[in-house]
Amino acid sequence: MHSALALLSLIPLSSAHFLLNWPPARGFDDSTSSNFPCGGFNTVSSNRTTWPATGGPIQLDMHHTQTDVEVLIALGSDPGVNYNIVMRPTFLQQGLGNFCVGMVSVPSGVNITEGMPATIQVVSNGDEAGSGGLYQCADVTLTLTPLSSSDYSSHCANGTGITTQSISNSNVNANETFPSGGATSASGSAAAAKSTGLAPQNTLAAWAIGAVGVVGGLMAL
Ligand SMILES: [Cu+2]
Repeated sequence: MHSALALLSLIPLSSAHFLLNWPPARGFDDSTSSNFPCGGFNTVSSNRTTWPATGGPIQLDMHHTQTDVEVLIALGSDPGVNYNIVMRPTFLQQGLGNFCVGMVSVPSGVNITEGMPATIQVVSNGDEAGSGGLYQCADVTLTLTPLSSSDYSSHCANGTGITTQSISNSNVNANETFPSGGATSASGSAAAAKSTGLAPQNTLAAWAIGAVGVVGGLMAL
C-alpha cells in the first residue's frame, strides 16, 4: 500500500501498482492509472500484439502483496469504453513480482474471427477500499492459432510465493465500482468480502496461475 504521493515520487518504479507486461500495455502512468478505461491511455496503440483468443497468458508485475484482478476484453479497432466481455472473473492474487494469469480466453459464445482487433483490459482494485480501480490496456490482434509451448512460456512467468484464490462471488468488478460510477452491492464487493474473511475461499485456484505444465488441465476450465 502506498497512498502518499511524496513517497510515490521518490520511488517511481516500485510505486507502480501493477504493470501489464504482455501483451504490452499501451503505457503506464502512476498518476493516471486509476482512470477508466485504460489508466489514462485512451489512444489505441499502433503496435498490436498477436494474442491467442483460445487461451493466452497475461503477464503482470505485481507491486502489492494482495490484489483483486479481473481481465476483460473489448472487440474492435477502437473500442472506446466498451470493455464488457469478461475473460477472467475477479479473483484474489497474493505475492509480489511476476504473475502470469494463465490460459485466458475469449468466452466461447463470443464470435471471434482470425485477425480481429481487440483490446485487453486488466483491472485491479485500488490501493484503498472504495477508491475505485486501476487499469491497464493492451491492444491485440486475435488469432485462433494457439501459441507454441515455448512462446507461451516466454510470456508466462511467476515469482516465488505467488498464489491465487477464488472469490465466492466473482461476479463483481475488481474495481468495486462499475465504470459508470455506481457502486456494486455491498455483498458483492470483493473488498468487503475480504475484510469479513468470508469470501476468499481457502482453495488454491490453480487455474489462475499460468504454467505450461498445466495448460492441458486448464483447458477444461
Ligand atoms: Cu498501489
